[in-house]
Amino acid sequence: MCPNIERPVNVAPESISEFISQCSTHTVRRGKDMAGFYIEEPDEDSVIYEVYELESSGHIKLAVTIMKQGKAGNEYFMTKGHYHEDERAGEVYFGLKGKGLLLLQTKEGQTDEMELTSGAAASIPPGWAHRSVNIGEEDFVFLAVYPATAGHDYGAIEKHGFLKRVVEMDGKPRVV
Ligand code: S6P
Ligand code: ZN
Repeated sequence: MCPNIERPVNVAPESISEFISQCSTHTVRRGKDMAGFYIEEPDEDSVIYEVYELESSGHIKLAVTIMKQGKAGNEYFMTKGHYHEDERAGEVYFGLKGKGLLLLQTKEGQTDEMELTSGAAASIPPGWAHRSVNIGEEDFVFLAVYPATAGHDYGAIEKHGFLKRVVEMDGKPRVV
């Protein structure tokens, strides 16, 4: 449980371990937790990504995601991806380490993608599903800031997947 009085927290590339050592929810996604997400299933026990969420009684939540570098077949390691349950909830990602690609799509079939590297931010408007992909040579780490009421809706993605995938072709990431 969190203490009653929350403390301010600094999140920087060099202080990630400090952030994750604070009052947090810790989720580990391994290959076996991602059945059906990749065309070729990843190794069951391999850690794909970890999420550390800072509990808060306020309106804003913070979470750090640490994505491992690796591939399942020719697909780069990625998160499950989700819509927010609250359709009015947007989100901002801040790149802390490594290099990622953010895949975005709406229920109407619009798609977008953007790179996220250390020191950059990306805005996810309300109504856009979002999935992160590690396309770099090391861990990809980012901070997510979102309304505490956002919630995760994984159902549509679990059923239909994302319209685009990120695969390695000729040694480089390609969105297909
Ligand atoms: C929460 C935010 C992130 C993700 C995390 C894991 O709104 O977008 O903290 O939860 O990157 O992704 P996913 O799709 O497995 O929740
Ligand atoms: Zn989100």
